[in-house]
Amino acid sequence: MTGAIYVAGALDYETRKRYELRLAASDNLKENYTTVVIHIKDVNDNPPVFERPTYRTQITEEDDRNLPKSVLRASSNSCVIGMRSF
Ligand SMILES: [Ca+2]
Repeated sequence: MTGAIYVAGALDYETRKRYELRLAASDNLKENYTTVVIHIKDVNDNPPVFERPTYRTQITEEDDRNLPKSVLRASSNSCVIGMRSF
């Protein structure tokens, strides 16, 4: 006889890191048990974080020298940084 274990939905490492299942084999007369330990592999599913909550800079008006010029450098972990104005 063969048994199989399936997962019916997505698992979350932050909720539970490990599952321990007890398997039973039985021929109606005797039975035996074994343990299956399943470790959930963590992936980075958290939003990126900036190093600072606010970045401030200043640009002088009417200054068109050395264009395009760097205005600000911001960094964040493992992501692409885009720009949105308010
Ligand atoms: Ca995670």
